[in-house]
Amino acid sequence: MTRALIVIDVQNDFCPGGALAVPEGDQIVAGINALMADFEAVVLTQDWHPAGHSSFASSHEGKGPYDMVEMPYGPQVLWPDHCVQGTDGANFHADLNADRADMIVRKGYRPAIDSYSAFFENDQQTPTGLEGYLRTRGITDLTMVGLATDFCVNFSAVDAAKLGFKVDVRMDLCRAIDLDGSLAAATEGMSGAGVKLA
Ligand code: VGL
Ligand code: ZN
Repeated sequence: MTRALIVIDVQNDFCPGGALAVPEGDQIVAGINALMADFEAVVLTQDWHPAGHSSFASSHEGKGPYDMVEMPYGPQVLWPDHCVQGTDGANFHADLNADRADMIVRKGYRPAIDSYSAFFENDQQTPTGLEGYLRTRGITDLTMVGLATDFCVNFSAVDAAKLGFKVDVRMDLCRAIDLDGSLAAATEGMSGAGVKLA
C-alpha cells in the first residue's frame, strides 16, 4: 500500500480576503503541513482559470454569483471571478508547504468547462491525468484535505472512490462554502460513494 495526501485548492482566493473566500479557509494550513510528513507522496491541486472563464458570473449577461446556468455538460453554479491564471489569488496560501509537493495538478483551464474534481472535469469525462500519475506510482490509498469540502474536495473524493482508490477525507482539515445545503449533500454523497469521513 502506498499512500498519497491530496491537498485540494489551498489558494489565496479561497481564503479570507480572497475572491471566493471560504470561511476559515486559512485555518487548515498548519494542520495540512503537519500531516504531509505521514505520506509517501503529496499532490497539490490548483484551480487555474483563464480570464473570462465560463464558470464566472461576469461571463454571463444578467447573471450574478451563485446563480445557476445550464452548460452543455449539465447545471453549473456561477462564481465570482477567482483563481485567474497568474494572479495572486491563484497562488497557494503563503504558509502552505508547497515545496513538499511531488506533483501539482492544475484544473479548470479550459474556457468552456469547469473542473471541481482533481480527476475529471465537470463533464465527468475529460481526465486531468491524475489517475494515471497515481497508478503509475503504485499509489492505492488517498487522504484528501483542503477547499472547499462541498465542491472540489467532494467531487475529487467521489471520483477517486469510483476509480477504486481507498479514500479518506479529513473533515477537520477541510472547510466548506455551504450554498443551499451543499455541505450536507456532499457529506451524504461522499459516504454513499464509500469515502471514509474522518
Ligand atoms: C471551487 C468553486 C469554484 C473549489 C473551485 O475549490 O471548491 N469551488 N472553483
Ligand atoms: Zn474555480
